[in-house]
Amino acid sequence: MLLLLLLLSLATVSHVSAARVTFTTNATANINACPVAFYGQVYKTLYVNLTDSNVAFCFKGPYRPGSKNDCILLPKGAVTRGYLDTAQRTYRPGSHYHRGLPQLTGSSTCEAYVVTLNGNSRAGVFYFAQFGEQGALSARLYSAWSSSPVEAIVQVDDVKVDDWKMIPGHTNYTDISGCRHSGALFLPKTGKCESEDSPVTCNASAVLNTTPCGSGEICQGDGQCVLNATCTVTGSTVIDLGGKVVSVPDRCAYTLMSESGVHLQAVFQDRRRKDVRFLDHVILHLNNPGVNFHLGQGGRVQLNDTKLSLSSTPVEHHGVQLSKDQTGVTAKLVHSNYNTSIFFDGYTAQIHMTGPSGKTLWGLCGDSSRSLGDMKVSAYSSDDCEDEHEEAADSQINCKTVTERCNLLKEDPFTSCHKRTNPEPFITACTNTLCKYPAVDGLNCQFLEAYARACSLQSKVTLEDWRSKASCPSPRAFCQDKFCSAHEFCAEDISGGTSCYCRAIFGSKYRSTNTFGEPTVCNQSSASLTLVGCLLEEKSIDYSALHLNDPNCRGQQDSKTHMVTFSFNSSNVCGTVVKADSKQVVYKNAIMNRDSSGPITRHDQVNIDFSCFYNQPDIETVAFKIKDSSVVEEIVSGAWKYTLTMKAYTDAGRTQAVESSTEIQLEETIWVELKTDGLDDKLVAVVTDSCWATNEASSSGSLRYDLIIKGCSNPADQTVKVQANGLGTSNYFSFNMFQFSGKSGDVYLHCKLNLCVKKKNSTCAPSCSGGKRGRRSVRTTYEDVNPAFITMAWTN
Ligand SMILES: *[C@@H]1O[C@H](CO)[C@@H](O)[C@H](O)[C@H]1NC(C)=O
Ligand SMILES: *[C@@H]1O[C@H](CO)[C@@H](O)[C@H](O)[C@H]1NC(C)=O
Ligand SMILES: *[C@@H]1O[C@H](CO)[C@@H](O)[C@H](O)[C@H]1NC(C)=O
Ligand SMILES: *[C@@H]1O[C@H](CO)[C@@H](O)[C@H](O)[C@H]1NC(C)=O
Ligand SMILES: *[C@@H]1O[C@H](CO)[C@@H](O)[C@H](O)[C@H]1NC(C)=O
Ligand SMILES: *[C@@H]1O[C@H](CO)[C@@H](O)[C@H](O)[C@H]1NC(C)=O
Ligand SMILES: *[C@@H]1O[C@H](CO)[C@@H](O)[C@H](O)[C@H]1NC(C)=O
Ligand SMILES: *[C@@H]1O[C@H](CO)[C@@H](O)[C@H](O)[C@H]1NC(C)=O
Ligand SMILES: *[C@@H]1O[C@H](CO)[C@@H](O)[C@H](O)[C@H]1NC(C)=O
Ligand SMILES: CC(=O)N[C@H]1CO[C@H](CO)[C@@H](O)[C@@H]1O
Repeated sequence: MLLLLLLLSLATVSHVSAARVTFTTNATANINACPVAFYGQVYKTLYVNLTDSNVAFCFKGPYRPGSKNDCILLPKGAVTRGYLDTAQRTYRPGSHYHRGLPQLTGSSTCEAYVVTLNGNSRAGVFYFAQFGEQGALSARLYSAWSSSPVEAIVQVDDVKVDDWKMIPGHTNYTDISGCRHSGALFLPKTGKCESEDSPVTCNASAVLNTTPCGSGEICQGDGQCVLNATCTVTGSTVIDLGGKVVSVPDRCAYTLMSESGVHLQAVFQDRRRKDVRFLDHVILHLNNPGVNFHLGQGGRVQLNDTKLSLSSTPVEHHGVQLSKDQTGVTAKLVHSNYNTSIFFDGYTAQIHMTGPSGKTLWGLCGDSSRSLGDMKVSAYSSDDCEDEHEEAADSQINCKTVTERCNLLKEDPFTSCHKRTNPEPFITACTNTLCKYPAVDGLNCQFLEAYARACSLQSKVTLEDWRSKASCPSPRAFCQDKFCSAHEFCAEDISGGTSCYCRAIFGSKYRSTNTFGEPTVCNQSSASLTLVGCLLEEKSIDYSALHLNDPNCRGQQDSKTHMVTFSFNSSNVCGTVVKADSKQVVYKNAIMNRDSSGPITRHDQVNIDFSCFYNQPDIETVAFKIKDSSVVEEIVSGAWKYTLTMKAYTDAGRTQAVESSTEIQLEETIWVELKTDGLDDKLVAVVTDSCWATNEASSSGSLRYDLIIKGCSNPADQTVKVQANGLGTSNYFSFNMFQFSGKSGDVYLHCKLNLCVKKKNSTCAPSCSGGKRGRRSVRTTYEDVNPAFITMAWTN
């Protein structure tokens, strides 16, 4: 009694109903004033039956064993009669109901109750209260009912859903909450999947939820929506986890998915056409440890920069399981609560993710509300990746036929996939690509294959054989184990095999100028020409069949870039033909096919000329005072550059250079060295044709004194001695210092030089015989035309 008083004191008693209903056998009470929430159903009538053996409280009608009713049953015990009523009382959180049933959340404003009696003694009290969607029963038996514990049973639709033991003298709190959906009962904290995407759940506070799973989610177990979806990247189309389509507009790198330190990035590139992009490779980056997995073309997988060799048996690196079969490469990993599997066959990447629902993942596969620019990864994007490239439409493509083929996805057997995998994004990707780009390199089946794979990953349906209907071969990664370099892509060639072709944008600069490669590089007497391997492959030219004039000089192919380089130099001339004219000394060679033995050839004839040349020095007279010590002219106009220096010395060993401070006496012997730097002495010689002095800066000044004439010393001046002329790339001469009679001004020394091509059976050395010139035992080949002048001057 003390407890009851306490309970009543907690409740705010506002009003005591006068509509009390008493019973001895049965009663029907209108409890409109305080309806009872009983396992998800709200009842406004309470039926009480006192049968021979039971006390029954029912809600759908009077108690009848075996009839579908919602009832609470107790053994009758010593109960003889009772009454029902409602009362307006408020119970807020903290009330005895809330303490007895901590899961109660709301407040109650009334109670419906039954009091059973044994004669005049209380046998039991039952209070029903409604807290929002929740219902609570507070019940207490007294010894007047029974002296031993009594079992109470709850039935919903005649099915037992709960029971509890009541010990006389104790109060029991019972949660009589639940949810009903389509006539079925769901107890709090239970649920189920009505179909793949329709969960029914009843939460702890008995709120029914039948919200369908979001896109990409699937209903699992007791009604949980979990992410179980595929993101497909094929061509330049991304079909995200929710089935929305994003078209990548350029050749940059984008984040597909980024979650808890795991980033998946995709790089797009052009292939046969400049205006159509394809997924080229995907990069899986883990923050911890900082590693990159590069899933590339041809099934190549690199960890950082190390190539991994993979098989169908998965190997694990840094928690990523990698495997490879003939269909492609797969990487699987578990990160935070997600399980991710990435498949790549060279054209299509499919990322299957399972994990918690509701969270939006960053990246093209997840949050498609973000702008594309936000998802760009500059680290993997080339500087010009955003450049737009246009190209004339391919007139061979019939978009109508293509669309019909793409629309196969709307038909059987693909219809069995439609429920879970919408075919429209795949049809869009298919038509967008194939209305512009030729259906070569296996593309004809690529989009159907991608759809079939997405279907098998995210639904349990088995797709009937579609390949025979669409004439597609069994899945096989395209160009598996064929490795092309970054500016190339693997393609079907005309002979039915696969070759590395040049990407359209890379190749266009060569195609537009009709060249096979880079211009000739002339450097330090060597010449080289680099041809682009993929351009040769496109023309079915075998680089190993190409050679220079000398058939033993072949191209070297770089194994990474596939560039083919031909070169010659002074020690390895490769049949180079040398020609000199007044302006240049030209070294000419050509790249050609192997001399064909038969009368026909199946390949284009190749004849690529390449040449390097030395420009003859320009006529350029600069007056320098002797104070400047030496005169240096750099001859840069030619492809091969060299310098020409004129320097004066006071000793025969040419160690004591005439400096600005050096005093030169008349009759003192001066050695003048004419030296070149940058010429190859195996190829050319420098010939001093003539040297003369004038009293003014102009080399054609009227007052002229000859020191060297036609390569030989002036026979009139015995002090002039010419050394090593025409033998190498330097020579020198000596003379005794003089001055012009009657003049006290500057003396200018001018020399005229020629480059001479070294040839067999001829010499560049002028023949000078004891002052008498003329008789030549050997032909002298240095050219007398277009000489170089170099002038040195000094003041008296
Ligand atoms: C319960 O009471 C109703 C009348 O209200 C009666 O028809 C029914 O037979 C009773 N049930 C039992 C089991 O006695
Ligand atoms: C009913 O109350 C008694 C006594 O407090 C307790 O032993 C019993 O477990 C309770 N039953 C339920 C189902 O709460
Ligand atoms: C049950 O769902 C309702 C409605 O969504 C919510 O207000 C309530 O907090 C939930 N109860 C629990 C225990 O989560
Ligand atoms: C991979 O490269 C990153 C830097 O790019 C480096 O920090 C990391 O240690 C490398 N990991 C391995 C396994 O080589
Ligand atoms: C992830 O995979 C593991 C086994 O590798 C499995 O136990 C777990 O349930 C999976 N989790 C999800 C969210 O699919
Ligand atoms: C994802 O869904 C597919 C198809 O319903 C199912 O076979 C697979 O087990 C699911 N995966 C997970 C981890 O729930
Ligand atoms: C020219 O050749 C030299 C030596 O052979 C080399 O060091 C240099 O890099 C070359 N220059 C160019 C531009 O190729
Ligand atoms: C000339 O070419 C040959 C063969 O290509 C090479 O071995 C040699 O080092 C080159 N010599 C010079 C001076 O460049
Ligand atoms: C060079 O001279 C030799 C003998 O004097 C002769 O046999 C040879 O044919 C000559 N070669 C050329 C290219 O003139
Ligand atoms: C079947 C039965 O016992 N019905 C009784 C229900 O209660 C009313 C009055 O309370 C009686 O008149 C009925 O006989």
